[in-house]
Amino acid sequence: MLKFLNGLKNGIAILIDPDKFSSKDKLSTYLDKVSFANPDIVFIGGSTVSKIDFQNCVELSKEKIKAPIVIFPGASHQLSEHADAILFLSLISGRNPDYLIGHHIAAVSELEKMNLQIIPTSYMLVDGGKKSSVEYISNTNPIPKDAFSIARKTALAGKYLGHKILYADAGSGAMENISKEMITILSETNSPLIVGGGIRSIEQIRGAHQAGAQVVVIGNKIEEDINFLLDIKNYSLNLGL
Ligand code: 1GP
Repeated sequence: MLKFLNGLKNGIAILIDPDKFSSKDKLSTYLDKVSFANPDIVFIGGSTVSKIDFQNCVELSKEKIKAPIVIFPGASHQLSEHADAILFLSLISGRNPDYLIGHHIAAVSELEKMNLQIIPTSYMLVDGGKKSSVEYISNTNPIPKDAFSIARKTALAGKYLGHKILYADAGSGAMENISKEMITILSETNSPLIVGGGIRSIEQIRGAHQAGAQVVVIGNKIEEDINFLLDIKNYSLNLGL
């Protein structure tokens, strides 16, 4: 079922937001660098990406990067048949029906025609110290960072609804990444756990992995400091030693 997560431990995913690139050339150069770092997964998505920019980015990423290209959609139009899979996200920390079932229905006509692996995913926002784009766009509140019991029960409710993955996100560019204590509590619900938002150092990546994250997602830090890709590559290589 979860081909791209099978057997993966201490995984690294790089998030590409097509909105961050002003030209195809800039995107293309960035993708070459991402490819060099050899991530386990590439996620593509964003809160405000247009359909055409999204599709061009997925197509180019598929050409250049050997890792699975997985859609991390901000809205129902962010679809492409060139991707390998889509996280079919339900924003379970929020109470906005559009992000619990609305966008999903809107995506069906196109999804039916594509051969994407569709992965039912619990998507949980945890407070990262500043209002995130997802919070603003979805008009929802994140789970407070120390509300461990609420987070655990929310994760389990998502699992009981049949979601196959839990993605816990402090939000793009968060000031504080999700705490190790929170990650451990969420990992104990025994769903494959993806953690992201505000991760800016190898220490934070290692800490999240050790606390129980199967995959750690990094976006902003690489855009700010492209050399961080080298650190990521070295970290992944050293894991096997
Ligand atoms: C955001 O989890 C991702 O949805 C990644 O966050 O860009 O802060 O790394 P950053």
